Amino acid sequence: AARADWWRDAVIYQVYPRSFADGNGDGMGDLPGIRSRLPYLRELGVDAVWLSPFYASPQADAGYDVADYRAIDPMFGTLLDADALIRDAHDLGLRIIVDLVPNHSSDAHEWFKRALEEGPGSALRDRYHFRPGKGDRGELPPNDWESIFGGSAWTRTENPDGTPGDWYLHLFAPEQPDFNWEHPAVADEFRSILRFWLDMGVDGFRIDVAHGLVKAAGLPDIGGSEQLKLLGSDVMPFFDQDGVHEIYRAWRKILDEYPGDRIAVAEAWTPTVERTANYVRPDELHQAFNFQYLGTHWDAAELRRVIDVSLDAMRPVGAPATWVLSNHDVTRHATRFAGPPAGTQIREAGDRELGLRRARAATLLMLALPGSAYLYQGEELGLPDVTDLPDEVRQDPAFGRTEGQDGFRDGCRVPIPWTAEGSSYGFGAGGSWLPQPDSWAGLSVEAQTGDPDSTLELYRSALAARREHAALGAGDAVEWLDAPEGVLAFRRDGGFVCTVNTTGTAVRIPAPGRVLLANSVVRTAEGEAELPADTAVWWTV
Ligand code: TEU
Repeated sequence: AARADWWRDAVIYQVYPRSFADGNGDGMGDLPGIRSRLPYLRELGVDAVWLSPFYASPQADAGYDVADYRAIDPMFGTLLDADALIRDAHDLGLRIIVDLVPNHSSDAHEWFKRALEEGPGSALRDRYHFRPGKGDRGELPPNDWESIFGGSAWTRTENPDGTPGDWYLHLFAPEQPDFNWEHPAVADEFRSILRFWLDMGVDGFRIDVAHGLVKAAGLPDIGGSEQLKLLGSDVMPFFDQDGVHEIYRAWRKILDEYPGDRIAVAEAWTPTVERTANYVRPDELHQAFNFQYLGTHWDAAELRRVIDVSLDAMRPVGAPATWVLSNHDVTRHATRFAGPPAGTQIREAGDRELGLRRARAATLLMLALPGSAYLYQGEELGLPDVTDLPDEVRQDPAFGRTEGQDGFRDGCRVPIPWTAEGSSYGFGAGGSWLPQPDSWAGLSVEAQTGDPDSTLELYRSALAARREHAALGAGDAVEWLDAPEGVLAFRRDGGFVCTVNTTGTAVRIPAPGRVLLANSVVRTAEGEAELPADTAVWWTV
């Protein structure tokens, strides 16, 4: 039976539609492909599936540039395919969460196209941020804000008569103009879009750039010395402004009108978990991604500190903590955790085996914590980031625009290997839009299924145990136990203990109980246990 608070300890699996499964053999994933793989997700044991954008879009930012919020892009299928996908998922007991992109539209959105065509007097321009430039001839951007993908956050338009015109704001690519959320038509439109998808039967929304919708009045300069940084401070005039919370209070009322316990999760990059907690107050959204945890290194003291501050920040607002290690914007954690010394974030494959071992341990740690966990497609296969993609195949709009970030997001977006052989390892009959490494045959779903040592079977066992023992995800606290340096040990209600050896050498501890699950072989004898390097263990006491 469905619990009203199903989301408090839910495991939610992110599907990146273009890279999950290709139903029609055009090299690009699609909704029929995803639908055909729902039984796999059911068997994996997740509670819900979050789909990255599948809306009509020119794909300047892989669909995070939406031209029509109520239509499916033909490359992904049709509204009928979406309907069938939602129904099939529900029949299997899986919930569906869709991505909502309210900070900006595509420059191919009807409103923006007409705003440009109609010229400077167009009322539609008020729905975006159009401004005259600075300088004698308006040749300079209206303020000093920079795009997150690099370069100015402003692009100059051309008037219908061909003369240089006003500028418009885009925190991301020039093809992603920011909406003006002070305009009532924008707020109305998004409330209507929410209802459209709720009526389609979706169980919730992931809110893209939830911290960015409202900009400080007057769009003030940041000032020369403190240039904007991605995760910059809370004083940024375009992030985390108080006004955003009013929007979410209105949305929460809409979600609550619908039966079936619909939810929303905020993608809000805030400087602290305390500020993240503002998005999940009881009358706002249900969850927010814990990016502090995602940024944590493989270091016991740091992990413990972030776990504590995360739980402490959520307790007063009564929202579950969330845990996330990978998504479509960051280097996969099997690669991030690779390579000594512990705590170094490297982008090369490094020591593949070490990264994978730590990733498997990190997953067991995450799934033993109270709250909700987010998985990103392919992490259950232990996929590494693909670090040697040729420049010509990269599609990340950040590629080439930003120094030091050079398109690294394509490396985590390479299509999933389903079979050990065949075209694109079973992704589809027509190859794949990003090339898959040869080594992926051995990492395919087919190769790992039934192999008790595989990462896939480890995930299946962990998720099955979490379903069987609700205590593993329940509550809002962990009880820390004494442990040697570099080892984490904590008790969970219901008689469970989790120990994590983050060091590179085996450590002996008194055995807290019987081994329920571990990511490597743990020897116990005469009340003592030897925890191998980089190993997490779930114990029943
Ligand atoms: O990401 C928002 C965000 O802040 C990202 O810029 C993230 O920090 C960055 O990708 C790291 O390089 C969301 C989506 O998840 C991302 O895929 C989109 O590109 C972005 O919004 C614009 O819609």
